[in-house]
Amino acid sequence: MSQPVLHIVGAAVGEGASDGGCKWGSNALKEHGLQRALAATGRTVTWGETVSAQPMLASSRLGAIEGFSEHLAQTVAQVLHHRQQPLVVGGDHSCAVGTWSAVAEHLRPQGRVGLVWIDAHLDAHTPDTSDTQAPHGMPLAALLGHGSVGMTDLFGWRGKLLPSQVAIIGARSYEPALLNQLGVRVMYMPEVLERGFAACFAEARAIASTGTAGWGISFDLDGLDPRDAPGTGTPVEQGIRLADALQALDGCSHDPQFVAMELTEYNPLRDFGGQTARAATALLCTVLAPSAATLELAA
Ligand SMILES: [Mn+2]
Repeated sequence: MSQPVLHIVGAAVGEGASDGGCKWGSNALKEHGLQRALAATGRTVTWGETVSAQPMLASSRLGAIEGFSEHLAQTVAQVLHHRQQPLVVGGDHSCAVGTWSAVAEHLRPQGRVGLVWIDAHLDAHTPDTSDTQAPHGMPLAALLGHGSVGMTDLFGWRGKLLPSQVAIIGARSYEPALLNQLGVRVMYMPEVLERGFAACFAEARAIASTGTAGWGISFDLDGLDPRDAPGTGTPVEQGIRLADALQALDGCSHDPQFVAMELTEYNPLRDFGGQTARAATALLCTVLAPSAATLELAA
């Protein structure tokens, strides 16, 4: 079976973060040649519209992210409607609300979407618990049904993700109690170092793909070690090494249950020399490259 067309949606949002540099991330990766690199793997790739947050049209930062989430969700829903595979390129991580709400809505007649969330942070704050009030710290809580209605209730329902079908890898911040209460599996960095990223990812993939109608990956580049990816919104020392990630993520999209991919928090303003752009491009090519079997069929 051949893979669907890969359709890239740029998420030009930095308003969700304290440092807004990620707003320029998707355009910078476009200029870096992301589409060309993905096409060179043998996938058919199109780059659609870029959805931009419009802070001037909103009365608050949260309001801007809510409006942006709605617009991004409608855009991703269209991609799925056309039976293409969405790749959302951020942008700060608040874009996850739009991306995965659309995937959840699309799969709803068949079941749930499961998610592997790779990140230095838990992104599970709500407006009630966040000191910074930065919406990019809230998307996972919103997808689990907690937070502002404009982020939780897209498409008129909440609880886009079930706690038992989400796993986080690479966390090294310990803020919110919400994920503990909900029983979400969190693999903190000490566990990743002890067991190895490959074993952790295999477990996370099983959590996201068992009993669900499909699964995907939301990859926050700050999950990587800053030695490999310095150009992120919020770098944190001692993360996942790029080589380990490349090895473990290889060929994920060959799974027919793999529905969508998201890459977030690329900050070109901190990416001197383009090291992080190269890391992001390599990661996406590794996940999304077609299988050898598909290439043979196409030949
Ligand atoms: Mn994040």
